[in-house]
Formats: sequence, structure tokens, C-alpha cells
Amino acid sequence: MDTETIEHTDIVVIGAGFSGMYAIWRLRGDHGIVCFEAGDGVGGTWYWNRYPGARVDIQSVEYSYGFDEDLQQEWHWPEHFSAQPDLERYANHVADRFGLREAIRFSNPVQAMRFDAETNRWHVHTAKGDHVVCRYVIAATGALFVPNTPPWPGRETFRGDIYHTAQWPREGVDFTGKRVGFIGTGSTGIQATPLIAEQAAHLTVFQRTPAFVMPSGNTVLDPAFEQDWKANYAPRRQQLLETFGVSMIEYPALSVHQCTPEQRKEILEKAWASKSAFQMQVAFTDVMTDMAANTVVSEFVCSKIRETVHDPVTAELLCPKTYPIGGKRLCIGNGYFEMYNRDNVSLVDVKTDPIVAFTATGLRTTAADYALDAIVTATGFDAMTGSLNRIDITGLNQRKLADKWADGPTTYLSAMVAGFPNLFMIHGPMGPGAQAQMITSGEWQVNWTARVIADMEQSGFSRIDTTETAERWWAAEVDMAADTTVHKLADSWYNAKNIAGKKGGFMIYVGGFPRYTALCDRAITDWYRGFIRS
Ligand code: NA7
Repeated sequence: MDTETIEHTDIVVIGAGFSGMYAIWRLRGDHGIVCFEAGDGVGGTWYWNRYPGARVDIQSVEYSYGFDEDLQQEWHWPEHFSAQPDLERYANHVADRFGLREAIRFSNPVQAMRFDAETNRWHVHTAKGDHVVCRYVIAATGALFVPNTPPWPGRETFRGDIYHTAQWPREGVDFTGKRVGFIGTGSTGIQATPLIAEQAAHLTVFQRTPAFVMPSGNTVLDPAFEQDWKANYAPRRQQLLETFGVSMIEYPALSVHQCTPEQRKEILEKAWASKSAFQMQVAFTDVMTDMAANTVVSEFVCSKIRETVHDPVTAELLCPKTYPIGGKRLCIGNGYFEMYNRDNVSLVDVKTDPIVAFTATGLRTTAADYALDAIVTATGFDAMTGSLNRIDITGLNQRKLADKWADGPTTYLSAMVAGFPNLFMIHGPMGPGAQAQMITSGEWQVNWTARVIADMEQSGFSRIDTTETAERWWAAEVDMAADTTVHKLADSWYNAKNIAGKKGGFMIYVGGFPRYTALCDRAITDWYRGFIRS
């Protein structure tokens, strides 16, 4: 006898990160909502990534919710760039203040979902055995959720502990007196290594590709700056949406080719000292579109690395030479390059001498064995698609999403996938993602989704789907935007090239947030162009 209890609700939200929490708040007035969360707390990215030094690389006054004026007036961010504990505290505060927890089922990840075409309902099944039937699913599952774990053999033989930065123990890790091996020099590695170096007996950093790292210039939040934002929050939130990356940076007036060498130097020094890494990729109008201009900026950053790092061999290894600056996401650091001047830190180039195995005592490359007591992997994520592909999702005609996406994701406006009706994604593949400040852009996407759902109900429709033609049109738009930039010249999680064997084209929309929102809005006002409602 089947004893399973089936519950019914209007909307299932997957994920209680910042977008998922906002979706609960935004839609609960008119709808029943159940939210399933894999972790035992709110915050999503900022719940899982609690490694030493974890910090957002967008200024706190921007990287926060704008939906409630009292919240943004009353909340005080201690620092210009918020550290993970402050972001998690904020997420918890929001969950309590707005009573969101009652809709969230913690430690209960969604495992499978099936669309019933007869009733136009999703059947959602979870790890704890919940079976919820709903009209819509909003997947706020995060672009960077599923850790990429290194494939080398011998993991179980290593006598020490192996950590991934995205699954960091809540109680922290004490590396005192230990020889630590650290793999990965993306945003995460750049933040974590200087702090681990202060504790460890020795830190060996295994680098495959060096990163362009700007100094963060992080400080306590300046009271006058905070006051100015609080006095102008409403118009600033609107202004943010009108900027390319939903972030206030200074946009340039001049091409690199219009500047004298002195002007170039002055502009670059100003960008280097600004509190935004992204200022570097817009130091001139053509940094992201013209390799000659890009090279001027890359060489400037390399000159800073050579000035900072005393050992010339290490400095040279740390200089990125194989891809354009801005091609992958820029990193901000706090003492990253300076760390290599410590006696207890060494750098190993695993591009020329790749890691091949974990051993009982450490790591083995093709040429050497490294004796280690602990290993940290900061090797990134099965980005954009991983968090949905790990759920067994069955759409129309028994088609699985993971099969449909076997050669890479296809979406329309990054919001929907043809053949998977009534399933909306926030920060989905082929959306602005990490090229737009994620809390404010996530709020915008949730509002857009809420508008679509409200229209469905007012018009008496029960199913909304998109088409493969619409997906092809969107893929062409995403490619066109990427083709005009230097992004395609770098291998990264933006284009699925961070993991050997992963397939997919360019997965981020780099056409700018205003163009993205205009296209999403126009799809609605043009009688739901690209969608089929029935
Ligand atoms: P990233 O940016 O994907 O960085 C992962 C790092 O790990 C990067 O340096 C990789 O080298 C390295 N890596 C991955 N696999 C291997 C193997 N097999 N061997 C050696 N090195 C490896 O992830 P992060 O967590 O740092 O940052 C993700 C985002 O969070 C970031 O973009 C911001 O948006 C915030 P590679 O460069 O691929 O050669």
C-alpha cells in the first residue's frame, strides 16, 4: 500500500539563498509556497562558502536587498566588502524579520521532479520523502553550488584531511603547525590562501592558471558613504538596474588608443586604487573588445605583480599570460601577492607539471611528490548547470533535463527551458549571472517571474512553455554578445572549460543587464513572444 502523503501547493521554490528567499517574500501574498533547501540554514552561496577569507567582491551597499526600505535603512554593514559571516547574519536576519522560515524545509534537497502534462502540475520529490504537487517551480538553485572535485585517484589513501572550500566545516579548521597543500587560484583561492598562510607551518599553492588579482582596498564602511547611500537608496537601486553590471563603476570616456602613455598610466593607477576590481576591465572603452587595449591593461597588472613579489621566478609564474584580463572573472585580494614573500609559502606550477594522484602522504605530480598534512581544494564548481542537473527532472514526453542539456544548456532568456513548462530559473544558464550584481539582479528576475505568473492567472492559463526556436534565438543573442568581447579567449566556468569533458558553449549573457531586462520585458509586452501559454 502506498503510504506516501501528497501535499498540494501553488509554488515550490528550490533553494533558500538570496533569490529563493526573495521569491518566498514576493509571491507568498497570493500563493501557497513551499521552499526546499539542501542546507540547514539560509544564505545559499553564503551558507556553504564559509572558508577563511570568504568575502563578496561587490560593495556591501549594493550587494543587499532593495525590496524593503526599512531594511536597507536599518541594516548596517561593518565593512565595505562584506565577509561571509556578515552575509550569513544578514540572510538570517531577513529570514526572521520577514517570517520566511515557516515556508522553508531545511536539510531537504529536491531529488526528482516530474511534470504531469494532464494536470499541468509538477510533482516534486525530496530527500526526506516529501512529495509536493504544485503549479510552478522556481529554481533558485545557485550558479555555483555543486563543487568540482579533482578527479585524481588515491583520495581515500591520504592520511590527512581533504577539504573543498565550498563545503567548509562550520566549526572551522585549525591548520596550526600543518603542511597545507592548496589547489586552485580563482577568486576563492585568492581569498583563502593569505589567511591559511598565517596559520600553517608551510603552505604550498598548486597553480594551474594564474589570476588577475586587484587589491580590494577593503575598509570598515565609511559612515559618510553609508549615510549618502541611505539618503539615496531608492534612486540608486533604480540606477543600478540601468548599469551594465548592476554595479556603480565609473564608465570610461576614452579608448586606450586615444591616450598618451602618461594618461594611460594615470587612468590605470586610479583604477588599481579604486575599490572595484571591475574598474580595471572598464579602465578604457575597449579593454573588453580589443586585444591591443586589453594587453596594455594586462601588462600593467603584471608590472604590479613584479613590483610586489620579491622572487622573480615566482613573480613570473604569477603573471597571467595566456588569456585576456577580464576574460574570466577578475579577483580581488587582500595581500595575495604579498603572501608569496613569506618564507612558509611556495608556489608550484601544475600547468606544466600536473597533479596526477593523492598519495598517503600528500600529492603527486608528474615530476615530484609533495608531503602534506592537509589538502584544500578550491577547484571551483560544476557551474550554471550542475545544480539543476543533479536533480532528476522529467519534462514533457518523458524527456530528462540532463539529457536535453548533455551538450550544454539551452534556455530562453535564461528563464525557461523548452519542454519543461511552468519551471522558472533565477540566475539560470545563459543569463547575466556573475556579470551582474547578483542580489539586485536576482530581485529583478524574481519580479519578472512573478509578473509572468500573475499574467497566467489573470488570463486563465495553466501552462507556460517556451520553444526550441526561441531557445535558438536566445543562444544566438548570447553568442553574439560574447563574440564582441574577449571573454571567449579564456577557459573558465563561463564557457564550461573549467572541467575536463564538460560540454557547453558560453553560459553567461554579457550583453549588459539593461539589454537583458529590455529583452525580457519585451517578450512579455509582445504578447509573450517565444512562449506558448495554454
Ligand atoms: P574558479 O574561478 O573556477 O577557480 C577554480 C580554480 O581551481 C582555478 O584556479 C582552476 O584552474 C583550479 N583548478 C580546477 N581544477 C583543477 C585541477 N584539476 N588541477 C589544478 N587546478 C585546478 O572557482 P572559485 O571558487 O575560485 O571562484 C568561483 C566564482 O566565485 C568566481 O568566479 C566569482 O564569481 C566568485 P584553471 O583556472 O581552471 O586552470
